[in-house]
Amino acid sequence: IKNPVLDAGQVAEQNAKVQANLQADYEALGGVLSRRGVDIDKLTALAATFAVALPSWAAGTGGTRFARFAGKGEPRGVFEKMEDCGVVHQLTRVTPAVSLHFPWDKTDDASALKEVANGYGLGFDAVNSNTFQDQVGQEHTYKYGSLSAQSGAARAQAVQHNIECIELGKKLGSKALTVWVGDGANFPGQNNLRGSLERYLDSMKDIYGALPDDWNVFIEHKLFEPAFYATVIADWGTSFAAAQQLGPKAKCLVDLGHHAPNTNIEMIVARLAQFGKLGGFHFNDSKYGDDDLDSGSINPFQLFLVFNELADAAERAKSDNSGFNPAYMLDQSHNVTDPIESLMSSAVEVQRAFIQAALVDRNALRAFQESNDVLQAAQTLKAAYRTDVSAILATARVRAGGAADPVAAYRASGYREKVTVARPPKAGASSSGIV
Ligand code: LRH
Ligand code: MN
Ligand code: MN
Repeated sequence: IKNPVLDAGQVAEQNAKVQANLQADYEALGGVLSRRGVDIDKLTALAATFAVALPSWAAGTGGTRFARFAGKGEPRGVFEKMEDCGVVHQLTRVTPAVSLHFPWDKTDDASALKEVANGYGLGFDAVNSNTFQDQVGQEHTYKYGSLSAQSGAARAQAVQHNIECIELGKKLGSKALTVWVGDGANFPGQNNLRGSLERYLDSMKDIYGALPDDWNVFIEHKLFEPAFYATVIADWGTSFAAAQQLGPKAKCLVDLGHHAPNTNIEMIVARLAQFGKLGGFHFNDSKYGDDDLDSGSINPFQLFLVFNELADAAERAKSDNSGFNPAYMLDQSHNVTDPIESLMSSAVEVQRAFIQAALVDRNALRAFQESNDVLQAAQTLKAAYRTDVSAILATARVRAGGAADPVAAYRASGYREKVTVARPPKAGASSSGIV
């Protein structure tokens, strides 16, 4: 990292305090794993290859539809969001990219933004368009939809915005556009269900046509909210059908919070991977709906099972050389925690699931499946899931120059206190862009 946000010496000092304990834990775990025929150093090297992108909009405090309680030292613009993301990456070393959201993160100086981000060790993952709210001075409202609106003018405006997002993304080095629309109906009869999807597809064809050769468009589905009766892109089936209609550059994005409760999300992942349409993820966790809680905070086993499917898909792709590289991104909203701490915790939890899934003895699992030994098949997954790989993750971080304990190092740095002084709140401003 060319321009680390935090003092590197201070991070090293924090690491030195826990180094002996970490070493002991790492050796103990190494012993456990070697009895299972697993080389801990290989896993640590694998952990170092993991990356998940940060959502720029999560650097500020989110809010609910009832209120937003601003946090201290919230970023007031995209450059300050980058600085906060730089802290997350410096300490965790697993978040080398940021996913921007336009127009919230719109800048006239893309090259300056790129340079600043690169200095923090950050690049840019998929850019997100926003046609789910009206911006000040906007000509046509999205009140009754955007890409699927009855109004041709509103549709054209929404298409144009997405094309602008691609243009901005090109300047930053992004390679994908994520499209989530809140379009849909709140009442039966409000929309012709088929007509809405037809209009959405027409609009998406125009956006697809503006994609550079090496870009993808990710279609993000969501069951409900803000349209509570019938959302246009409500499920992975619709998302898949749309991606199929649009062509090879269109893929599906799975946000873990966008499904009905108890949905088998890992099966959706398996299906999309099987048919070459798994574009990427928005990782988060939820108890009820689109809660946007920290990854792994409610259902870490589900996260593990998702990564188990990803490991299976990666193994298959390796054997037939088909290439498998879904985009991993976080998508969270923080109301009661420090966003930097939540983002660090989540990035580490997603990395944990990746490493736990790598611990699954896939040959044994296959054999148990073939012989219908159900109990042992389930136990094979559980054995991997129950393994505490914290020492592997911490060692990978330290070896890469990050923090053994990111939250402790962050608190010791006094960063939040410093930016609280440097970033006095702007009256009436919403730094996350989420109002
Ligand atoms: C919609 C969503 C989508 C948006 C983000 C702010 O619920 O998950 O990804 O772009 O939240
Ligand atoms: Mn999302
Ligand atoms: Mn969401």
